[in-house]
Amino acid sequence: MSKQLNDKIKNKSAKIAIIGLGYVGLELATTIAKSQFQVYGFDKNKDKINLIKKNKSPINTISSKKIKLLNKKFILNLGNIKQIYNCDVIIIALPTPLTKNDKPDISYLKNCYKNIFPYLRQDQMIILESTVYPGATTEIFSKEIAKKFIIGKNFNICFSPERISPGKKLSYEYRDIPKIISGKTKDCLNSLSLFYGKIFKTIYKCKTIEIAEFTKLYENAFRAVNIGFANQMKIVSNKMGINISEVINAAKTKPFGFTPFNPGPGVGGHCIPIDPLFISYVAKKYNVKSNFIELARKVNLETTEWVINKIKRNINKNSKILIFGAAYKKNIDDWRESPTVKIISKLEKFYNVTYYDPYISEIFINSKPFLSLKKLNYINLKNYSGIVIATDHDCFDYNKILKYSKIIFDTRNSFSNKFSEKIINC
Ligand code: SAJ
Repeated sequence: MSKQLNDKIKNKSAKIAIIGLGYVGLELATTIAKSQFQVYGFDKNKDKINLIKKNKSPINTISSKKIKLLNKKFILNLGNIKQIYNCDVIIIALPTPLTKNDKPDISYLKNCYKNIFPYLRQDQMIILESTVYPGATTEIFSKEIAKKFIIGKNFNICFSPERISPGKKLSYEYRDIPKIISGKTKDCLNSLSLFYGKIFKTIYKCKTIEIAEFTKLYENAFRAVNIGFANQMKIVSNKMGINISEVINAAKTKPFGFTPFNPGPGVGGHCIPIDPLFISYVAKKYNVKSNFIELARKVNLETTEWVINKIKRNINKNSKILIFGAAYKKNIDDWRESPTVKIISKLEKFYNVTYYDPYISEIFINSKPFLSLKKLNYINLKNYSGIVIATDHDCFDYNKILKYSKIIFDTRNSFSNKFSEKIINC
């Protein structure tokens, strides 16, 4: 057991490095700083570092007020990775996207590890927060470290999946969400339990790192499959002239055995469309089926196509179409994997397409910049042959949209309690 590390954690003199200041790393930094630890932030993005230094948040779901408070305990390093040597706990929160052929891309993690390895010393702890497939933490970190240190005795390797729900106005803090933790050895787990036990209200110990890695994927595959089910039932019920949202609202009255998911234009984000495929990846390696997951992905992608075809069947070519919302879900400024991108890229071949998203001024369609309408005067909606509600931001004025639009393709059940011939649910 790393006594020196554990003592520093106990008296809060441990220095905490967070590598990757995205929606996970920055939320963690603010939460850990609040527990009175000195936090060192590392990120290669100069713009992001400069914004944070000016007490400004680079992410709309983390307030600048939080950044201002954080800066009291925050030392920012613009990729000055040598500082890692002075840190006792090293948290890695870097992206783990998919490659072009849908395989997990752990290159960010591997590059980071290569850069920090020379500065690793005894009595440090690495905590991986990024979403990975079962076995990846050991595969990436253990081999070289086991040559340099004795894992569990004078160096700790841990994994703890992030549970941040971007954009949700939560009535609770990040520290209130139970934190799954795991370690390569019992001593690793004890050190992590000691540390995260001071940060989070509840910690849940997994027996192995692989269980924790799988738990994260299971949580998100559960969502992807259920959203896929809701989307497919939308298409089935739509054929019968039944509004699936009425069905779901009725089903929700069942106080047990039912969890509501809403159909949409497909799924976006860096979790739900991506994480479940990490299970497919390992399932293939073990030669077992995981076709629930592949089917969900297929159905969610087909749903976006179905929405596009619905629009094409109801709007004459070369007409003007306005799309509300580029973000992958409401009230956030993130458009990664957003269905809106696919909808625009397919429609712009046949129509004059514009989008409006107050959170996102510019997106890229087939690597071409696509600008949002700067300002929207709702009266001008009558100049469009059709409008599409792709993201149901709370800031949109749905009464005015209904009043001034000719046809509304509503993919988010935004007008649930209103009936109008103008609305095409899709
Ligand atoms: N979506 C639907 N119908 C639903 C729920 C979501 O179509 O009923 C769509 C959203 O519009 C979006 C996509 O699915 O395009 C993903 O939505 P999400 O609510 O799952 O949001 P994410 O991707 O930000 O997921 C994260 C996850 N958090 C972590 O991985 C730590 C997820 O586990 C959370 O449940 C989710 O946030 C959350 O609750 O906000």
